[in-house]
Amino acid sequence: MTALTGAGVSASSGVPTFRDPDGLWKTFRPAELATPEAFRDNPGRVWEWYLWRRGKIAACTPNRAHRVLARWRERFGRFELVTQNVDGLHERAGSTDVIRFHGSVWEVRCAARCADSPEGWPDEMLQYAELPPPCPYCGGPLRPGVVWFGEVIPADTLRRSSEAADCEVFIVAGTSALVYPAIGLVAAARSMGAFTIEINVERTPVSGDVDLSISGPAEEILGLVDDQL
Ligand code: BV8
Ligand code: ZN
Repeated sequence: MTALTGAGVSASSGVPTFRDPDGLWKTFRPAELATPEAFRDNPGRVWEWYLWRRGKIAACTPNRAHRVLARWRERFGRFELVTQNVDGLHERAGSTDVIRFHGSVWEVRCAARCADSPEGWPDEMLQYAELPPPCPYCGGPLRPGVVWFGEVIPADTLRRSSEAADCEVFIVAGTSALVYPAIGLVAAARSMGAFTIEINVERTPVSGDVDLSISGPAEEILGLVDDQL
């Protein structure tokens, strides 16, 4: 079994989604903040947005959806979790080997990818007064360890996710199903014979393609299913 999650899975934890009526994109324009061009033109402003998001996320706790999915890793022989979310709540709920399709706000990396800059940086690196924090190796700017619009998904992430889509049951939960290539995993899973299930509080572009579309909050639906197991 494989689950692909989106911001809706973290919504009831208080993490703002992107496209809901009160979501991030209502206040901020993605093109102005979640692109390499935005970072090139105004790295300090992009950093301020990510530090603001980190603060909001740090105040949130994983909800039942995160906890159930963490438990299913132990309960099912083969269970893979692919998330579009960058908030780290799956890991905080105990999920391991999470395939983080769009990276993590808790990771930063050297914007120049200088040869010896490790992927993950300790948080204290970010207490610099100046933004963007300078890379301790090359002095260039550090950037949030997320995948921005217009950036390619790391090859290893694509490989792991495609392998995870080759499963018997593929659940897609809490995503508006608008961002590629992440949402392409649903069609990939179907093409490999998976029984596909969507859990969302609204219809999405994949609702007509999946075998079963369940309308309801992920934290409730996954909780109900878990109670029956
Ligand atoms: C790329 C990290 C090659 C940063 C994000 C076709 C093929 C390939 C690419 C494209 C293509 N068409 C267009 C593209 C370009 C683009 C794209 O997909 N654009 C979209 C907007 C059309 N894709 C890319 O650029 C990707 N790179 O393909 O490289 C390339 C390059 C250039 C040109 C062509 C190809 C990289 C995309 C990565 C972007 N980075 N995040 C950050 O977070 O700051 S994406 C961003 O949106 C979030 O990370 C999030 O993961 C993602 C999707 O959002 P959702 O998670 O779905 O959240 P949303 O708010 O939208 O929806 C919430 C849902 O939850 C709603 O449906 C709601 O009803 C539901 N919900 C609410 N509460 C609940 C609930 N459901 C259940 N229970 C609840 N309680
Ligand atoms: Zn560097």
